[in-house]
Amino acid sequence: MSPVTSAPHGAVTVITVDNPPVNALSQAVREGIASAVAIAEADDTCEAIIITCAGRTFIAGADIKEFGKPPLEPYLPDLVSQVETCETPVIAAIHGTALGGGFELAMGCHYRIAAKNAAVGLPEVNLGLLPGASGTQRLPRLTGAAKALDVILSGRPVNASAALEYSAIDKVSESGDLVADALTFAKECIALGPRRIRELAVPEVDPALFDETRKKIAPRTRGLISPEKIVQAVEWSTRASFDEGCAKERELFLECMASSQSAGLRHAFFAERAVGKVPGVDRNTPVRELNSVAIIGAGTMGAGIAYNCLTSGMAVTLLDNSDDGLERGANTIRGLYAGGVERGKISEDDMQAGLGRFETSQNYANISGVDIVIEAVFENMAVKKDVFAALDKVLKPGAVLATNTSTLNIDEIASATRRPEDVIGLHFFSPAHIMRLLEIVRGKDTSKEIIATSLTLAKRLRKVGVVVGNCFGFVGNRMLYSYGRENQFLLLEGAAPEYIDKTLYDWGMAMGPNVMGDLAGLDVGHKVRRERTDLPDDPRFYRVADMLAEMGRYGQKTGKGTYRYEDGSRKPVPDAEVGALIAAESERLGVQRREISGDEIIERCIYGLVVEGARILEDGIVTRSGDIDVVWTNGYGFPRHRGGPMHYADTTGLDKIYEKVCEFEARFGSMYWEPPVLLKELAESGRKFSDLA
Ligand code: 3H9
Repeated sequence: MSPVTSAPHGAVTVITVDNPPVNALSQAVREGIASAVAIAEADDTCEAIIITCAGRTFIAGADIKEFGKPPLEPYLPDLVSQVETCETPVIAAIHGTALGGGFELAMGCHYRIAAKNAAVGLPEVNLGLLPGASGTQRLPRLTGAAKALDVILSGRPVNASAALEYSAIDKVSESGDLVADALTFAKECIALGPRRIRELAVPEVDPALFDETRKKIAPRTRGLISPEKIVQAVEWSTRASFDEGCAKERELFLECMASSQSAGLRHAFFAERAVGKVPGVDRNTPVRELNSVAIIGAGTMGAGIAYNCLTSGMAVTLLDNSDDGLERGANTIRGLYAGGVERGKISEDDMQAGLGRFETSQNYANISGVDIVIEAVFENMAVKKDVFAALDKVLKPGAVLATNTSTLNIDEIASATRRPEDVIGLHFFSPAHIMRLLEIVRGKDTSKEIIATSLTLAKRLRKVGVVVGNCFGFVGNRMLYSYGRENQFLLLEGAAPEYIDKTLYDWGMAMGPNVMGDLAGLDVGHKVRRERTDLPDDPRFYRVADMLAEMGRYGQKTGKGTYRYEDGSRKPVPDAEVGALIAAESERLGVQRREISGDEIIERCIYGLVVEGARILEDGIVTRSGDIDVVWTNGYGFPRHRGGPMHYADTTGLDKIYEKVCEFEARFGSMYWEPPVLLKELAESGRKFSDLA
């Protein structure tokens, strides 16, 4: 059965697309619309056509699952053109979100009416693309080039009232019955006849706009190819005919589509949707309702989590054992709210409502009725076990007991309670209210209900929750150890911190490992390593970081770490003193110093990640390799356009990676570089990590 149906409403034909979940423009949908429009146009009794959608949204774009496969007719640009040339007025009736090709189809229609809470947008940039069905040529004709650039480069949807203001739509449906309002609107449209955007001129624009835009977006589009092509395409709309502009857009679109960046971003899109699918947990798994939360520990992390929960509508009690701690935590929360109001992100009313749901306490008895507790105290097993034993005594049955540990054994923490099935790890990343990643760590006894509840909580907190198994450092920090280890060895072998950092930054990492270490605090890792009993017997292991931490050079917070920070500035300044300290340490440890190429820095750090990722897969810590990619792109600044470390490995070729890992094993020893069996097997059989899913 076709996902597209037509029904007459008097002299108007209503074409309805019904292709759940988001009415993507699959081949069947394109064909269905093409044929329905052709039939209605040929029907002498039909005076107008409405294109609308069933389900939760208008068309959310081209079907991304078809990308990378041979394209099938009818092609979307041809369909949009067919709709526009139709002699019968065509009206798009939009609810939910008209995105990408969906909005482009709506712009091919002669008129657009949208429900009050609908939005329109061109999010292709998020997939490393540009609108490829004339969006870059039609939108500037409606809104002017400056607004069009803003919409297309940001990828952010525009709500109906703003879209009306910018002329991207013609009418907002106020009655709550979109199709009824569209039928009424059709009468006006019949009287006016088809209005074709291709025939409109782009409003006059200062040509300097384009270079100014390039400059403005440069910091946030570092290394990306599609934003520049978007600017070019919109620029063409202002100085070429509509058809020439469309031809240029097509050429640029196909270049983007063929790029590894778009493949990486598309992988990231689907990987983020796949993480929610956990074996054994499905939509029938009961989910506990979470309306109130207690956060234990009022430090930076606890306060950040509390703020995140408050802005998600939960009632929050912040618990700490000192007045000072609670006062500091409460001030942090008030400061975050005030900052949000100042930047226009939060209304004054929402701030007052949020603060009205917030209280502090030093007494466990006061939190006995909360639905969930998130513990964020000092990273020490004995301390955490004490907290969980205390929680076990007071909490109501059915409460979720979560720990924000970043490394410790969840099962051991759970053993302090009589309800290990209710205990889970919720590993937030700093700053907790900003970072999108939430590692959801299941212990051996954690119930499926608690996992499902945690996934729902992640969504509510506007985070991407990745369910991982229990091992030291889970996924993110376990892999970070390998990445950081290679950075540390490279320092001893002669690469300057700023050289390593620049190399990895230019490759696409959000920041280099030494800048990151200084930001996180070198004392943090030092403390964790001192408590570990399973570290390699190797005096070079994290030696530079430990040496600096032992000297009190913790990083930004002490004004000195691997870099210097002058007068409270956050700008890292290379420090000759540190260079000399590292060189002396290399000599003491007998490490030969040499020239190191940028390629070696990338390969050792990134393949270090891949090797540990392969071991994580071997150990069954994640469900699929894409889960690792989601952790690294959302929590550790791995460039999203490279898809994540495992996708990057797949696209580089596992045979090539395996060969390099064997070379590193021969050069640097088996302790760190023994190739995982899984990597060897996949490389030898010509398969990929993604084939394992
Ligand atoms: C484009 O249009 C190119 C054109 O310019 C030119 C072409 C020539 N295709 O996100 P959710 C699936 S590029 C296929 O969890 P939500 C998704 O994988 C496209 N599948 O829901 C998931 O599947 P599953 C431009 C898609 O309510 C399910 O739908 N458009 C597509 O939180 C639910 O998704 C975009 O980039 C798709 N286009 O959010 C829009 N979209 O259930 C991308 C979704 O198997 N989509 N799926 O895991 C979105 O931003 C969000 O999905 C949306 C709904 C806001 C629509």
